[in-house]
Amino acid sequence: MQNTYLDKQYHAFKQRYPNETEYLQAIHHVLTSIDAIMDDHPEYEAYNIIERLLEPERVIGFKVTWLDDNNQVHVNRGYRVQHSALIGPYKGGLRFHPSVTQSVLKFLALEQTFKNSLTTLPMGGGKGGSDFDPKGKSNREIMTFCQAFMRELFHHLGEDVDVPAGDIGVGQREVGYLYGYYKKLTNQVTSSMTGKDTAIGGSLVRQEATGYGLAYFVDTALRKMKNTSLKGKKVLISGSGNVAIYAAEKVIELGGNVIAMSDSSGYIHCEECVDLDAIKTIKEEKRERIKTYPDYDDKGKYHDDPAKLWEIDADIALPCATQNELDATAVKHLVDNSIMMVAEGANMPTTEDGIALLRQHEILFAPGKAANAGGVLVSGLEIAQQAQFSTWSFDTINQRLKEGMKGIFEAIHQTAKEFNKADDLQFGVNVYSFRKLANAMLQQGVV
Ligand code: NDP
Ligand code: 2IT
Repeated sequence: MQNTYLDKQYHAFKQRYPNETEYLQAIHHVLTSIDAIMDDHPEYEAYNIIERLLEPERVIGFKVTWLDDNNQVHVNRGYRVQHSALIGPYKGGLRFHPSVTQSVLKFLALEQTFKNSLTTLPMGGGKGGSDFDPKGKSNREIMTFCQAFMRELFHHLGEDVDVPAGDIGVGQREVGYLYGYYKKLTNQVTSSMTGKDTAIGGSLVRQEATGYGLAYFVDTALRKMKNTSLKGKKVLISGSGNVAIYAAEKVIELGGNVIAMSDSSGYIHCEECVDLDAIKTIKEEKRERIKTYPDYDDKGKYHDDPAKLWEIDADIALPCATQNELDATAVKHLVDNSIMMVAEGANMPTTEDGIALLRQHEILFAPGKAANAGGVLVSGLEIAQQAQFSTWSFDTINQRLKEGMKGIFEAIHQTAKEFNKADDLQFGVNVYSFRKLANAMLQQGVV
């Protein structure tokens, strides 16, 4: 970083949180991009915008005690990071995964704040979750845990305060249990959670929204920047959860061929295109491992080691599993296979040296903050419908999602162009969001 104020701030964050590597990584992304605009904005330093914007407003931590089916007592850690309410109530998902730490949630909450500012909807940013491992738990244990988690979290939620949704390990089933218990505790029916099934006040298209939005973003970027489209492209998708499945569905609808998908144990490779109905049956209905795929489609081959998915020759790579899954070694394989584009369905799935390598080889890179914003965008529409006491049609919402993703692409591409960095969407997204949030902060005084 050239700017001394930024440099000083980065080192102060590093000293304050030496072990929070994911959080520091997310901070570093922002600071390296906005370095280019600091000299034109002395007010950012004068009002100490960096420290105020990157530090979360509130970090809530609590103990979650619950009983398993054998009456064994377990304790997990629960958190909610309320990063910023500058432009609306805190908004962002809940993650249940053993790898959850305060650092992971602080990075996710920071990125959520930047992402939400792109949607044009009045939403701040937050993220929460627990180091609870849902794998191998019975339905009843999942419900028991969700209720124990909400028993603490409900104090901090509300449609005008903080509105969680799903993320890794938290899908419609978990949102249902969390929301049901929230209502029981508060005796209020409000849009205090999104990602609900339509049967209990959720929105059509929310389940599909992140994946569909990612495919819309990719198709738009290919058209505007590469004079091509998803049609006929070979696509690699990591993960086989909510984001991955609906990204695959829309990629296929738009004429692409999804040739590989994975979970944390391994991946499947199909020469032509995966059978998405089989993936849905395995993952959504049966909650099984992707290893069982060949039982449904003998054209698909299963291999251990999910990281090897990136060695397959393809045109487009969509990391849709988790943070830092796409490292420099994986990117090297993509580069060797002349990949055309990498777009992040997951949050921060590409490591910093992975991104550097992509840039070095001039490969189009779409950062998650923009490319996966479709989920939270439709969460915003879920809040709007519930507040309006009405429901909108699938087509209406899908159209708004499509237009929203195009709008996000235009906004960040335009910002990148403004600085003669037209091909750098990472720069575009960070500068666009930062300017919007800094402006919101300046207007609201020192609070
Ligand atoms: P799911 O829980 O539905 O699916 C997660 C998928 O990623 C599974 O296939 C899982 O495999 C794999 N995975 C998770 N953790 C790891 C890991 N440590 N190593 C390897 N594979 C892993 O989550 P989502 O699809 O909702 O979320 C995926 C990503 O997208 C996350 O980064 C999330 O933050 C991001 N995202 C989600 C949004 C949403 O609306 N849900 C919106 C925007 C971004 P396994 O089953 O073996 O664990
Ligand atoms: O990372 C994300 O954007 C999400 N997990 C969805 C957040 C939301 O509030 O819908």
